[in-house]
Amino acid sequence: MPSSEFQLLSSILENKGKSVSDILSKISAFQIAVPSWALGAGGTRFGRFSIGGEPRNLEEKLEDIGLLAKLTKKTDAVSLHIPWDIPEDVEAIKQKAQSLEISFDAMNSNTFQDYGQDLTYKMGSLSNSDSTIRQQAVDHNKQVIEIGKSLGSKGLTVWLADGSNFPGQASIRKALQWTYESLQAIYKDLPSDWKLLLEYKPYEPNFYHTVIPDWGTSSFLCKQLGDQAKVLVDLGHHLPNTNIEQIVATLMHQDMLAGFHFNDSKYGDDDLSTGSIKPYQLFLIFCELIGGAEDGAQAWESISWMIDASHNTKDPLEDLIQALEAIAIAYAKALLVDREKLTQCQMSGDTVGAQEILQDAFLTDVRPLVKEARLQSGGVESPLDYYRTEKIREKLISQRGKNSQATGL
Ligand code: PSV
Ligand code: MN
Ligand code: MN
Repeated sequence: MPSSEFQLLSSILENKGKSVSDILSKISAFQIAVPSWALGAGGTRFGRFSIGGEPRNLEEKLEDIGLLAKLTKKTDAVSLHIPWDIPEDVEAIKQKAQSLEISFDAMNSNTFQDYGQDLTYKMGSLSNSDSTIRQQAVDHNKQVIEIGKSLGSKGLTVWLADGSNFPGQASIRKALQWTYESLQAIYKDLPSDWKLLLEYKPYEPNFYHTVIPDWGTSSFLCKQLGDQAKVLVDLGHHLPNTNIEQIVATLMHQDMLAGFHFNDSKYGDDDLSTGSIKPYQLFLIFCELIGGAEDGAQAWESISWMIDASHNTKDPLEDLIQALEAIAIAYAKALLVDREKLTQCQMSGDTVGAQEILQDAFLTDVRPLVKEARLQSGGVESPLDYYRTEKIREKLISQRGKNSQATGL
């Protein structure tokens, strides 16, 4: 029996001409991949405090995501990071994932750390002035594609830490050119049904210049590479007050949006829980996404949805439950926008009217819709309450130990 809150909201929305069943099926269909590195307590450069019961291997990471999937019905995929997640037995991992109804989203390469490879990435990877180091980084990405192929993934995400810390340290143009050539070599090995998702970030760990600092640089590299390369927007990878919804709209206008790394940000790449700082911005981003797809600029299905966050003080599974809920809420609110009336306001220069339409959708409490969609899909009423009353973390600690640590950032 649907809740009275849901029934009341349904009748309000139906009176406004909205199809509640259409909204529910859109919310249910929307699935967000979870990154393997978000399942342990996150590290900062000052320390890492294990939450206990963290997954000790890839199987256990999949089990955690399987649990999130079962409770929330908002995720059905994992995004792996190599070499942290190299499967020892590919068939066993595939079977495990299948039994949990989890698929493999985009694979992430790692050329921002040294982990026993021959040559150091201290001075960069795909952009390194030494061609043998560039080749090593290219080969690593090719290996990631091979692992991804064996698991059934369809994407490679490249995030580079490359750049320089001081003026004069690097040739900005040469670093860019070498990066392009390295990416070209990787792109040649990309299967025809794969996507290359190229992430940008303005600063950190390099503080003077980053080789791919913004969506413009990422997008012209992708254009040069070919149709399968598109721009990945990580919500934390912008300077303060950047208009991210405009970036999303612009990329969609060019069919250049690969997908998202959802998180939230107060200052920079804070990797805070999605929706915890700027929920209105997230709503506006979804408004652009829905608008871009409806106008035929870029197909909704061509966009990848992932979380990228990592925490020091929260139980990571509770955090992911909150993030998945916040994303669903922002999406549901954006689905309520009266797009026809909004267009009329835009055409007639009615600024006040346009704002009223957005606010009317944003200020609607859509939680009964999100809950009803989850229940209809077989999830639980309140994933967070369930997690706590069933004492899941305590159970994980008794199975995996108090000091287990997942690989991650
Ligand atoms: C580093 O900034 C980062 O947070 C990027 O956003 C990547 O997507 C992620 O790490 C995993 O490599
Ligand atoms: Mn990211
Ligand atoms: Mn980041």
